[in-house]
Amino acid sequence: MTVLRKDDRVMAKWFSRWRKRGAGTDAPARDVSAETEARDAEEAPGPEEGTDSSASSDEDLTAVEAAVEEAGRTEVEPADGRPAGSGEESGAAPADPATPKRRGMFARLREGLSRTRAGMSERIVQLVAGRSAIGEDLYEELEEVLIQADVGVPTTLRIVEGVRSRVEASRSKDPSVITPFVAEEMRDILSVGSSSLARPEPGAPKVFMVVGVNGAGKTTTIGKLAARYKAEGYRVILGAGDTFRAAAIDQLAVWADRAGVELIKHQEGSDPAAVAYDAVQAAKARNADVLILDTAGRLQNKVNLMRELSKVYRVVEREWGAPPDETLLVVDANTGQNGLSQARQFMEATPLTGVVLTKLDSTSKGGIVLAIAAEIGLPVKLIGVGEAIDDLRDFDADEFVRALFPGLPSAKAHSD
Ligand SMILES: Nc1nc2c(ncn2[C@@H]2O[C@H](COP(=O)(O)OP(=O)(O)OP(=O)(O)O)[C@@H](O)[C@H]2O)c(=O)[nH]1
Ligand SMILES: [Mg+2]
Repeated sequence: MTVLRKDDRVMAKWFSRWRKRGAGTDAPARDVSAETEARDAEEAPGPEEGTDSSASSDEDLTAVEAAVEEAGRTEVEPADGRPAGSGEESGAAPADPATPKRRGMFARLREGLSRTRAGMSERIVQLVAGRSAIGEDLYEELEEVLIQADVGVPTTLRIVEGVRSRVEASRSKDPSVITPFVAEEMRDILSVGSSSLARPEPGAPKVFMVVGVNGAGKTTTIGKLAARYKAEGYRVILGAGDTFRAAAIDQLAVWADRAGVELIKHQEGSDPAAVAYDAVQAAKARNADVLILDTAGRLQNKVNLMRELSKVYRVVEREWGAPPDETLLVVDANTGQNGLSQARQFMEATPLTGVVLTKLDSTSKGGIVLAIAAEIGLPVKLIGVGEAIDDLRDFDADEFVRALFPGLPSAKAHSD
């Protein structure tokens, strides 16, 4: 209760500051999801097609098997085949991966985080730079920078209180201690929970299910992951579980083709749980090392989407004999604090094992990564820092904080 009251006070304080300054670039993040929902409502087609949303769970599963009986609907893309319908005409085609030069991995991360560095960490360094003492105003300005970077009120308070305690414990009067203390607080928050992705191993194949709102970057992330595993010598199968739009199937086909991996797909409008069923059977029959299932980010409404995801999850669990090894929620970092409510909603539909935070390269509000770790308690496992095939990185808390504060020492030894 105390925390909530303090949250409210802090929010009221910042809103009044923002109002005084006028709505400019300092305004809080816009609610992209609300816009998306409004757009969804406008664009929503009529009655449902292809989604058996009214059936009970057992009926769902039987219906899946019935759908799978229609073997003619299943198409398998061989690794080297040119997928039907894929091509330049697809508006959702992935970025050309040939453009980026090979650069140091850490340099790539640092470059990808340049906007967040400018919007958050460099501002912290600057606010400390011009001071000779640590006063209340310094803590208040630190709060302001963090809130504007979408760290969120509870996590901002946690960081600022943590810094205050560290300053008191160190008995330091020198403001230069603030930046390293902020970095340490951030590292502590981001280190919570396991952040490593389940690894395919000989005799222990893995199944990943990828969920998230439309446009978050699910299909792109799957394409990048497929390329990574393929390069590591694994046999990869992708399942085109977003049957809501033909373009979604085509988009995944382009990625599968580019990565040189197999794709299981049905027609547009077919039951995604049937795709999941077929994909699992194919993965078992062909001894795949990794199966990655794409899912829809948008259906006629949110209830249908969540019901569909639960059904796909149950089919995988039943056919694979275990839950998916990873159920990854993909969140667009630009959606800011709204990413938290997305996480809460998806968690109600399917158990989640981690978050993929995409488009960190195109936002100054990468502070959302801290809010997700601190408030949702889900590990951030992967981050997207660009559209190219190798712009997906395993998340490493220490490396991330070093990329935000390049001048500070590492908490552990690294080879860049
Ligand atoms: N800059 C940048 N763009 C990205 C990143 N990840 C994805 N994108 C872009 O985001 C857009 C949407 O990505 P998709 O992979 O189609 O998103 P989705 O979640 O599959 O969307 P739906 O299929 O509509 O549910 C595409 O233009 C991607 O190229 C990233 O890390 N950085
Ligand atoms: Mg997609």
